[in-house]
Amino acid sequence: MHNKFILYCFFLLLVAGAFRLQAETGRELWLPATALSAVKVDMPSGKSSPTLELAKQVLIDGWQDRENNSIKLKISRDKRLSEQGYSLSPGCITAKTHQGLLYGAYEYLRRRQIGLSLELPFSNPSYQRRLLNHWDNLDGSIERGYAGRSIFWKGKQSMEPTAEDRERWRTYAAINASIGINGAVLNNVNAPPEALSLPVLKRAAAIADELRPYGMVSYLSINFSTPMRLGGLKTADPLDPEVVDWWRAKIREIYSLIPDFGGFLVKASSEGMPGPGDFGRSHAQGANMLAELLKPYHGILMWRAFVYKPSDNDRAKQAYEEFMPLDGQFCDNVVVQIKNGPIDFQPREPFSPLFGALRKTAVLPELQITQEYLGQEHQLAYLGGLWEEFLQSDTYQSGPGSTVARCTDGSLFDQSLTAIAGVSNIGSDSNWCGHPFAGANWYAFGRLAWNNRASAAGIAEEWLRLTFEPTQSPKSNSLSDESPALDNDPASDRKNGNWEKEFLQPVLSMMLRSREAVVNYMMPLGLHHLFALDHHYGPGPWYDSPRQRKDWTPPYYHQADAKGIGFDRSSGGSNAVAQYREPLRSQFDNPNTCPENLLLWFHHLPWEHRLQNGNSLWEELCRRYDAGLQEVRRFQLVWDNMENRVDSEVFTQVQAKLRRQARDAQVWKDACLLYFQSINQLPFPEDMERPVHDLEVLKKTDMRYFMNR
Ligand code: BDP
Repeated sequence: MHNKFILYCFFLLLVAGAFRLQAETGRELWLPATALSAVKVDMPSGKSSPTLELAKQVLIDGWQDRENNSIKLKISRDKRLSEQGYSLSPGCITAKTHQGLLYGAYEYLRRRQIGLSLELPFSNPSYQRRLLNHWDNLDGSIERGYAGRSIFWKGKQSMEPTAEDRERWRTYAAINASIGINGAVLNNVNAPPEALSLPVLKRAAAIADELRPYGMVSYLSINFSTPMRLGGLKTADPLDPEVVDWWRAKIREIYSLIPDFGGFLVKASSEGMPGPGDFGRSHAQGANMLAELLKPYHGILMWRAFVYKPSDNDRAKQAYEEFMPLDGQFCDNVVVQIKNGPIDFQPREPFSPLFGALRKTAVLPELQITQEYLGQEHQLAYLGGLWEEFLQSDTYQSGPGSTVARCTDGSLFDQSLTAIAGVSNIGSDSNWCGHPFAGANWYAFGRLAWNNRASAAGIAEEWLRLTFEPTQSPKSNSLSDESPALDNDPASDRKNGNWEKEFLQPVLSMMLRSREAVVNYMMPLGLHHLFALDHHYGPGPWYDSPRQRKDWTPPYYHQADAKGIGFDRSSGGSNAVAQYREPLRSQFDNPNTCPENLLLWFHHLPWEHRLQNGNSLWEELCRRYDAGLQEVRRFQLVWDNMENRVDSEVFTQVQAKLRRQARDAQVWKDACLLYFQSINQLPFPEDMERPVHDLEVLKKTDMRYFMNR
């Protein structure tokens, strides 16, 4: 008896340990909680598939409804449903395809869990292809990755997938399927020729096998000169017959290994990557050669428009100048992939003028989920608002209301191929994304890719509820039903509504303000690219060197001198405004009508310039930098109240990260304001909190190490 009791206690400890681990690591993110009751799934007639079986299993594993214990999965030919869409009603999920049923199953559970109506007529995705781009290198490192190592690649010596690899790929695929992401580019856009070597292709095929049942298609980034460097040819000229034959054979090989391979992503003639320009050919000639070869297999070719040269020409104008003349020249399975802004994923940019301007070419917005320029894994920055602002920007290209969303999803222009991509923020870290709040950005990308008119605030609230709201069951085997009530019992909290008032509202507000806080303490009023050399985390507004490309130094972007600050892109300057359609062009061109949050993007203005609130430009700049810092300090206060409302490890982690964010916001404010002050010699506003750092010390410091203290 005694022994049995000890054994029983030991067993309880084990289970409890397993649960704690699960809860703390956050590996399952927003996936449905464990079932509370059994359900009978009424399957559609016709042939089954692994995807349909998964839809069934998802419902069984996550069923929360104790009153209703059956659900029907129905296939319908209803024209209002698109290939991957679904509709819901209580007790029934309807879709055209098994993939639609899988998405519907996740949505059904999600709505049940957060208490939304189970009546949802016709939810169709805005884009056919909703992709993650992984900047994962074959050696396992990740370019601009802040959450550990690659989950796909581990170096040459480890090409054979292990059971653990496969398990992780399946969890990854399930998380993506739960938010409708249906494809992944498995390797970095800065791809070496070896990305198409046989061992890599075999591993890619193994990944594709695990992803497929979840409706995810695999793609690869390629290097344009692969025929030379891997194939031993003398040229990679896209019009050379031998080159074309080489690619034809390579593509045949790929499809023999991955029959549903999605296609290639190409970074060409950009930042040192080879491209058709090296052989005197245009982007269209390069892209079309590959696209024609992919076509028989229904593959697509994603060709990036991220191109700029070290020249006197304003970097913000170059992609437009290079791609506009090619409009109409691309094959119909080519899609031009364009970053949201004309420079490079800055905390705030106007939309790239190519959106809406390229009308005879399919275009694909590229967003960055990984926070390369927004505090990386150290800072809380919810990006839903940044993307909403971008997608809802009016291009006016087809009259008022021609939002970027409508210009890219096929609703304004006849685009038979529609897609959106997000540069992934995931890695081998136990919570996938580094910062516990960075998961919200992965979630938000998926939700906006599904519905590009969704509200960022609504998505953040959903994520908070799915991630933190006390449910009746934890995410793994439950002890909680039997365990005694805690003093601060989250479940009873929920009943009396405290959770919403005391957790949801303040934390939601913190998330929604977080991106603007970053903009303010890093680069307010349209400033951009003030980063210290290359690491893209800390400030370096002074950084310049005769050895450095000018367009890789902050002074190129801020142009600060004794008289004023800002990049003059008005008609009197580089005239980048001319790439926008009226009335935007005139609006941006005039400092009095230009949105103030983009003022120094488009204008070089005197420090005394008056803003709408009556402040001088200098005073406003000071106030914004300070406001950003003060905001982060408020976030610290908000979070300190959450100690008993979230897992203790998550609490401590976020607390520590906010502490560092406040410290680093202070460095940003001090570095920028002291540096600009050294140029303009103007006093700080009397009541502004003073910098605490010394400019000369900051200038001499390597920010990478200084901020990592
Ligand atoms: C920049 C990154 C660089 C990428 C490049 C790209 O700093 O690492 O390779 O974009 O998108 O933001 O190709």
